[in-house]
Amino acid sequence: FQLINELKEAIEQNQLVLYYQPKLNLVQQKITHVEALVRWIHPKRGIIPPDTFIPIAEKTMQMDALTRWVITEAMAQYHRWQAKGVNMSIAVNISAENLKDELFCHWVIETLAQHSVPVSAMTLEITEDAVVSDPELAIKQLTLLRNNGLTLSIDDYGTGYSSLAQLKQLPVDELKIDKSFVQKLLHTEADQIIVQSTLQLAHNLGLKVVAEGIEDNETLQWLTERHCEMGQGFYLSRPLPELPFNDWLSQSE
Ligand code: G
Ligand code: G
Ligand code: NA
Ligand code: MN
Repeated sequence: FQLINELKEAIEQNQLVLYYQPKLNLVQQKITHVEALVRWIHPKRGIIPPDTFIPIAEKTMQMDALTRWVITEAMAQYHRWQAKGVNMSIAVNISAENLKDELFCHWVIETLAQHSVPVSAMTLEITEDAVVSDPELAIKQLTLLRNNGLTLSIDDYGTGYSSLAQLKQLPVDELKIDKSFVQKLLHTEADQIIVQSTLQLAHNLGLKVVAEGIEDNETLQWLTERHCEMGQGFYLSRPLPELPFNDWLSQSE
């Protein structure tokens, strides 16, 4: 497949771009966080979504280079927002490969310091699967990252295979309830029960909760009333490139 050979070039030649999707703080009713989502602007094929090339990067040992590019770009974006007086904390997605790599975890900590980005300005989103394959190693790396002040988030919560016993041991700060439980929340009693119990479980374990996949105002209100800390979804905004995101942000204030 041609894309395999082209991905290395794409990373080196800056054909990748980050889109940003806001996370609304439901307590303060303010946008304090965004999730960075990578896209490949291919010279011939146009925009290639991450679902297409992340699996290729994983199979061809290119996740390290890709995630380092994403984090470096997110740090540059942090400073561009600071220069405009916008204080934004950025979440990036980390793959299972990254979490297994001790060098990578040290690189993250060092690079933030080198670029004068406070650790509080960066969240790492990790899927449950990254933890399941080697829980001991994952816990060790997560502990290192968290002891250094990074915010850690379990992404797509509820769709993976981690046990509650594991969840209890994980040194993380928040759970992101998977969008499949949120999108049709108000029309699906089972989803309401799942989300309500997850909120209780997370809060009792001292974790904050982000609900992703919010597609209407009623769902946003339902979650706010139940003390969900943050919300993300197409109802607020789709992931947008930097400039449209900045326009959206100034209009939403
Ligand atoms: O943005 P979109 O909905 O197309 O994202 C599809 C999938 O790609 C999501 O699961 C998302 O987490 C993943 N993804 C997007 N950006 C990144 C990234 O920078 N790194 C990794 N590992 N996954 C990403
Ligand atoms: O796997 P991950 O949670 O990182 O995936 C995030 C992706 O989910 C985003 O890139 C975005 O495209 C998608 N997403 C975000 N909000 C919504 C939503 O409200 N509805 C749907 N269908 N997808 C969403
Ligand atoms: Na994510
Ligand atoms: Mn998710």
